[in-house]
Amino acid sequence: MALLTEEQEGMRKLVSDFAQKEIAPKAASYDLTEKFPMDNWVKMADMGLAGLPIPEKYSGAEVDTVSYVVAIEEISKACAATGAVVAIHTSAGIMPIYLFGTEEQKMKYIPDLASGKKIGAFALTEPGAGSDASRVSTTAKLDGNEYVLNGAKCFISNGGVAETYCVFATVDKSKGVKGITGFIVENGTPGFTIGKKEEKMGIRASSTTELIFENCRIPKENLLGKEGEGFKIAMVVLDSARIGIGAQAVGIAQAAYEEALKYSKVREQFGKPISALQAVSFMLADMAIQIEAARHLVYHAAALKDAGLPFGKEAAMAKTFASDTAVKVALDAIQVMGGYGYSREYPVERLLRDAKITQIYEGTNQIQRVVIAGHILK
Ligand code: COS
Repeated sequence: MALLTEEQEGMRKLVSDFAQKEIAPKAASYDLTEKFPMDNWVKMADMGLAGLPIPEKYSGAEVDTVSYVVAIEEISKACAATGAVVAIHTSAGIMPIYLFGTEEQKMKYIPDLASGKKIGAFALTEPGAGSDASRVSTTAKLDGNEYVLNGAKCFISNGGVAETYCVFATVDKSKGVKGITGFIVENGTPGFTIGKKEEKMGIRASSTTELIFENCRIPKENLLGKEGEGFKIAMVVLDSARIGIGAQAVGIAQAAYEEALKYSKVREQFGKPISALQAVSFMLADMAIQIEAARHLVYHAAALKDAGLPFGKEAAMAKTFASDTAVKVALDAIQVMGGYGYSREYPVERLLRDAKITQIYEGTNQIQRVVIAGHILK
């Protein structure tokens, strides 16, 4: 366990007690039904967990990044889908507005988001622009006092349930990345519809949808930053959002490890608990090593951010290592538990399915290596 301040440990205890009591018991049924965990959301909002790192001025809890990632870890340990909802809402839904919005935009949008009255989303990915985010082809044309958006986004987390979307579109395709521009789009704006909802392998209760823009007119005041700044906004936001995904992965890994540990102490074979067999105890030891290392990388990236130091490289490292750890630990937990681990009766098969997305979203682990190499070689 990492050395945390009293305040950060307090956050862990508060969120862990709440998440184990209120969220964990429903995780299996949410996975099965794929129903959005709105009751979890409402309870988290009541507890002030919807805007943890956001200043109190905008109805947030104004805690440091380390406390925020500890909370994401604990929520994800109880239910990874719920962890995804809150991490993406906070790090990618609110942050673009908080970091790059005007004071008017912040006062208009953030209090409802940070208090959890509304959910936020981040819409960058398109069918033809995934890892190569610079290929955004949704267009935004200024017409009088409005921008007119046309195009489609895909794999948008919180799609359909979010009311406020940070959308990236190009104002001039010939300018490449320098044409990409950020906008705030409210759900219900004419010309903006929610498309297909994805049926997913894991984090099934979270909502992942297409977004469709057909002559969607939004007021000029909803421009985020300046025209052409959108790619940089998206990259800056993703740099820190990746710490949250690392925390989600640590939470999933910890949950899988604890299940395997518990099982190994009660399951008897060859006349003793399987934890007494070196083949099993060494697997448990390896899980513990990897989780501890992943947690330290995640907290370190968060601490760098809190200290106002560069953290992009460390965030990419943390996300990569923690997500690989989550997949490995969940797989090994299944192995320790044998047929029971493979069965839906125990949560570890779900944890493996939930873990997989952490190697993919907010930048695949291959893209994280591009980012890390860029830092190392610059
Ligand atoms: N912070 C600030 N600016 C950044 C930045 C960062 N982290 N990363 C890139 N930029 C800037 C660059 O400085 C450059 O600006 P200048 O030309 O003014 O110097 C501009 O953005 C373009 O950068 P670059 O040439 O590196 O962009 P690429 O098209 O090569 O893309 C990667 C870089 C691959 C890293 C980017 O496309 C990426 O992160 N892709 C993954 C997208 C992703 O995570 N999607 C998930 C969506 S949310 S589920």
